[in-house]
Amino acid sequence: MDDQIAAASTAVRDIALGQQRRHIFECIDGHTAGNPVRLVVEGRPALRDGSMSERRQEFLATCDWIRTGLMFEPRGHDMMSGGFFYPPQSPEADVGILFIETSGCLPMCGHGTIGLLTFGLEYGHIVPKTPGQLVVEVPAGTLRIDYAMDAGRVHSVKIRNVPSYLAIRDLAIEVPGFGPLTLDVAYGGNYYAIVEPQGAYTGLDALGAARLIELSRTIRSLVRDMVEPVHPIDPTIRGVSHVLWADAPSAPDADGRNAVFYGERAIDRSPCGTGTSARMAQLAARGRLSVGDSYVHESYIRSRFIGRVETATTLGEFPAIVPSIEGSAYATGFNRLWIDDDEPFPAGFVV
Ligand code: PYC
Repeated sequence: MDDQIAAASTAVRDIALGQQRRHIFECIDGHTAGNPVRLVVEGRPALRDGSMSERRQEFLATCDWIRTGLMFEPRGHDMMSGGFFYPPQSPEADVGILFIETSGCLPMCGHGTIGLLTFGLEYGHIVPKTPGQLVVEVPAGTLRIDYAMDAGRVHSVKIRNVPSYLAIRDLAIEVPGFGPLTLDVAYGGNYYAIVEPQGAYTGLDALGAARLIELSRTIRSLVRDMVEPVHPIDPTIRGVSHVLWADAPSAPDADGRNAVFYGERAIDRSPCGTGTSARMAQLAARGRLSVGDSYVHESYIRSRFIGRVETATTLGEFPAIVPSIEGSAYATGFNRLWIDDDEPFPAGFVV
């Protein structure tokens, strides 16, 4: 199995162009519930054996140019997101994932996991030990996956996510030009500042995407000035990276809708897997969801994930839940990208 992943995801493929080098990356592009996913099947950098959390640190320290080159303009855009497969550490696991995003190498990405596994299964880059199930190592921990596949198509992927919890309650901030807000901070694989309708925030559509992005940047920096949540078991996971604007559902068969802000100017087109997990952890901690409850979450563009509170657990001293999220992804094409050392923007750019 490790050999199959190693063969399918070979090390950085370089060719010489005179004095310069060309770095080639073979990718499968697609989307999960509308948000982009780029699986790099050839061209992954060699990293030392270890946990995906250790490999994440090594990647950030030694080859972050690959992430920025593949995610930022001119090869990517504000919402771009993707990952590499690595051999897992545990013999029980099928595959390890390293996420690359415009916002960094996330500890966990739900829409990314659904897309990467869908493309990996459909195009033979993952061969499961048990058909229909996978054990997946990500920097934030180990995921248990159930998927439905027939005639070469993966129809849905259900992730039992890492333990998720409400980290901070009732944080009061004053947003210049907008007014006071009271937020919770919850963890679902990343830390989210969660804003529910209140005061000047009357709903997603009343604000619109441009204003949501502008306000989110301010809110995230105000929250970061006040608190820095640290994961109770892995202290490399720390700090609020995302803002989740919660809203009422737009359809009677859904339970909620959101807009998740990440990076510098992205609104997730999917309902956001780690955001949905954090939202369910917040609602469970506040007594608004119970073990066994489902939570159908709509995104800003009204695509959907089905969430569920699977079990209650603890994370360090915190009561926590194990949430699941289920959704579908679609490959849209193969993409051979290269980065030449002598081009003007080998590591991409942000405007
Ligand atoms: O689905 O977890 C997610 C995610 C994180 C950032 C964008 N999407």
